[in-house]
Amino acid sequence: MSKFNERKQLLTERYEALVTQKNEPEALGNGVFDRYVHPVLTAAHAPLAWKYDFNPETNPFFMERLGIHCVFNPGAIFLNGKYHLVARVEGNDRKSFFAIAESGSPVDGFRFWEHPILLPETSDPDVNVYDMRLVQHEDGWIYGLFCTERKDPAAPKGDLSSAIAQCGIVRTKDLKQWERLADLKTASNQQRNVVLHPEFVDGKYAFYTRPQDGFIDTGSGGGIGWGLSDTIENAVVEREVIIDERHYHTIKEVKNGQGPAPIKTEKGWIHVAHGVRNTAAGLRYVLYAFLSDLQEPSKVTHRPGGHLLAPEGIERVGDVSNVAFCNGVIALDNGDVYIYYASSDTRCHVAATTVDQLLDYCLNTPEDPLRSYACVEQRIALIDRNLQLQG
Ligand code: M1P
Repeated sequence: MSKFNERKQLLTERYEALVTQKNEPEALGNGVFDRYVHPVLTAAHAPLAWKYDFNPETNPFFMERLGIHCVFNPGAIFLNGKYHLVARVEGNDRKSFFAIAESGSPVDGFRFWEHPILLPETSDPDVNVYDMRLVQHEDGWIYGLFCTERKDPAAPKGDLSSAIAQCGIVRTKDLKQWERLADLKTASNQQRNVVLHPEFVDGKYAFYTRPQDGFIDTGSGGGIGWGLSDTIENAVVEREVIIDERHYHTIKEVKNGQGPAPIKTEKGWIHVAHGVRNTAAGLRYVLYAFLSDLQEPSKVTHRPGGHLLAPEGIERVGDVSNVAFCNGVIALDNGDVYIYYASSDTRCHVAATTVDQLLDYCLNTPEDPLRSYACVEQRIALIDRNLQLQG
């Protein structure tokens, strides 16, 4: 058999084994959610046709021509009875793009559609696009809000890293035809992690934002912001208020950002977000949760202390290590919730939970008391209650 045929056959077999691999929850879990053992999407889930030239004349070694480096930070939506992930796919050339993977199961069997999304550009083309948040809005459209990045025109000569990040907006009815709208306008130099609230608020489109001064540093900005816009076609948030602030010596001391659109429940809106702190080994990203008022979604009512989910084991290692990031959840009508999160900017995972569990977590996990002494008092109170129960 030729090198070409041998490699093509072996790689096809390996690919099929990967995409048909069954997933299973880890034993016991923590009572809040069940992590699944295998990632749901990785770079190896990218179809061979995306990477290899299938012509033996022009590719006798069956060599990768356009490599895929990682697949992470997926938006998520349940549509037409199928689970859809709009993943951030990064080629070996460092450019990210979006591609849809679909499965009949929430935890395994995800296969990419034949083609990635050719996202329409604005008159000022994006250099890089990533982290789409999908929202089924009550106006009837599915919106995808994502980060669009372009070189900072004010960067000094020779600075080829500084960028301006802003919020791009597309909409669709079927995940196939995408209409590009104008980028969101706010007063902030930089916007990442912008999310559309699924319902109108005071008759307007409502956005969770993350204003910051620099591309990486929040500067005087930061925190999860909130603002309203009259229209979505040319969305402008004139007044931005911070609804979830950063705080010294917490899991969100450096920065934080709204994850996916919040989940509506009888007791309020459940939010999954990410918090970032600094360490000697660099930034560490974890997920946290909070609850906001059902009628006034910008009013946070419960702030469970600490992280909801932190990167563990192999999740801690990757292209950007020590990162857990989430911009996609699926909440089903029966109360089941699937949290799709990525680890270390490399691969996508799923953790299963329910609205009841997340509500219990938000309503009954004490807030971070912000000082070691007060944390010990909090823990002693728990121990003493338990000792009393044990008699
Ligand atoms: O590398 C970690 C994450 O960094 C950014 O998140 P934030 O804006 O909160 O710093 C994003 O680029 C995200 O995609 C990435 O996972």
